[in-house]
Amino acid sequence: MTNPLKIMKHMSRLALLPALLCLPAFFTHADALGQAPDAPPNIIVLFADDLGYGDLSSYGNPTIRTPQLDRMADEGIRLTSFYVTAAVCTPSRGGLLTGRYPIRHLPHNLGPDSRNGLPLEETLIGEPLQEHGYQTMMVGKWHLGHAEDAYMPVSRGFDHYYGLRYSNDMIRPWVQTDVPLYMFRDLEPIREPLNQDTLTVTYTKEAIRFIEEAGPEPFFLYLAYGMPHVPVYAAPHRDGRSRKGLYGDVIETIDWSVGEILATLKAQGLDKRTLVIFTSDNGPWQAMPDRMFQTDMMPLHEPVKPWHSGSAGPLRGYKGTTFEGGFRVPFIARWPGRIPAGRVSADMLASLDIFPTLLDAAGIARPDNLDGTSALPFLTTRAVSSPREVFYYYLGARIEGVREGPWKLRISGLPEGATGEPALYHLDEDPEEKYNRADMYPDLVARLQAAMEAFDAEARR
Ligand SMILES: [Ca+2]
Repeated sequence: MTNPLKIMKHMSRLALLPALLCLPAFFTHADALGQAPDAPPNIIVLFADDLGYGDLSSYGNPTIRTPQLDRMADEGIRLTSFYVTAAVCTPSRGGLLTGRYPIRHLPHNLGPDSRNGLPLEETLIGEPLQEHGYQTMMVGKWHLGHAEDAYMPVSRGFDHYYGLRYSNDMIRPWVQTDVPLYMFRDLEPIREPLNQDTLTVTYTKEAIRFIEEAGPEPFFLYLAYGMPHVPVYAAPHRDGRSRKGLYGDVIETIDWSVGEILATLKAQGLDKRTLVIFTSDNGPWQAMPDRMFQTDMMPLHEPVKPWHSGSAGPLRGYKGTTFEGGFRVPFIARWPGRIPAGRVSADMLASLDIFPTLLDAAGIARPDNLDGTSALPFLTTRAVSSPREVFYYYLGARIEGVREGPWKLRISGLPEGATGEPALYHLDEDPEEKYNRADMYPDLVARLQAAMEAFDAEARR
C-alpha cells in the first residue's frame, strides 16, 4: 500500500510502539516485493520559468554546471523535442495543468492587475488526483488568476499553496502596478518584503517539508520555480560560483534544489515510488532590439542585463516567438524501476501529454476532452515511441505553426523574418530553422496549412 518509512512515520505519530517493533520484518517484506504494480506513485513536477533549451549541461551548455539534473537524466529519460503550449508564462502553465491547448481557455499572459483567470470550468491536474486520495501541494509561481479566491491553487486541486501568485518582476520598477508582491500561503498574503535572493531556497524548503510531512497516501507536488525569470537572483551560497555569471548561479541554484529534493526522496525511501519530471514553461528571455513585447516589462533597446544570458542552444528564437527556441525546452523524467535509465529520445512530446500521463500512472481514468495522450508506455518502455505526432504553435490567440513528424510549417505575423509567407523546416535535419524548404514541397505546405486552419477552427468552437 505504501512505503515502510512512511508507515513507520505515520505509526510513530500514533505512538504505536508495539507495531514499530515489527517493522524490520516488514522492511524485508517490502524490499523483496518492491512496489506493487498497481500502487499509485507519488508525483513531483518541477517547472522552471524561462529556462532555455540550452541552459543545462546535459543539453549542451558549455559553462553552466547542472550535475544534479544531469544525474537525474542519467537515471531516467531526457527528451530533445519536448514542447510547451506557449512561449510565455500563463498559457504555458494552463496547457500543462489542463492538458488542453490554451486557445481553448486562456491564451494570454496575466498581470498583477488582471481580474480574470483560467476559466473555472477547466479541470486542473490536481483535481482528479485529489479526488483519488492524493495529498496535493503547490509551491511557487501560479500565474493562472488571483483576483478571486476561486482562481487560486487551493480552489483548483491543491490542498495547500505557498508561493507568488505571478511573476517576480510584476512590481515596480519593472511593472507599473500598485499591487504589492507578497508571498501567499493558501489564500493569505505574508505581508513582508520579498527576498528574491532566497526565492529558490525558500521554495525548496517548503517542498522538502511537504515531502517529509506527507502522510501514507500518495502525494502530488507541483513546484513552479520563480527563476530564471527576470529579475534574476541566486541563492547566497551559490552566488559567484558559475563561469556563466549571475545567470549561471541562478540555474545552478535550481540544480541544487533538484538535488535536495531527490536526496529527500532517497532519505524517505520514496525513490522507487516517485515519478519526478523536470521541465520549463518557455524559452529564454532575450534582448529583442526590434519590436515585440514593447511594454513596461520589456522596453525597446533594453540595456543588456545579467538575465540576457539564457540559451536556446542550437535552436532559433527565444521566449515570445514560435521558433523552436520559444517552445522547445528541456524535459527530464525519473522513476527508478519504471523509467529505464540513460535513455535520450528525439521523439516529440508536449506538456499537454503530462496531465494524461500522470493520471495513467496513478491508474485514474482520463477525461475525453484533452489534447494530450498518455506517454506512460513511451516513457517506461525503451522500444515504444512517443504517441505524439502533431503539435500546434500559438502566439497568444493566433496560430502560427504546426509540426507533423519532422516537418514544421510556420506562418508568422511577426516582422522577424516573416512576411506572412509560409516557412517549411525539416526539424530533424534542421533544428535551427535555417533552411526554408517551402518552395520544394508546395503540396506539403498546403496540407499543413490546411491542418493548421482546421485545428484552429475546431479549437475556437
Ligand atoms: Ca515563463
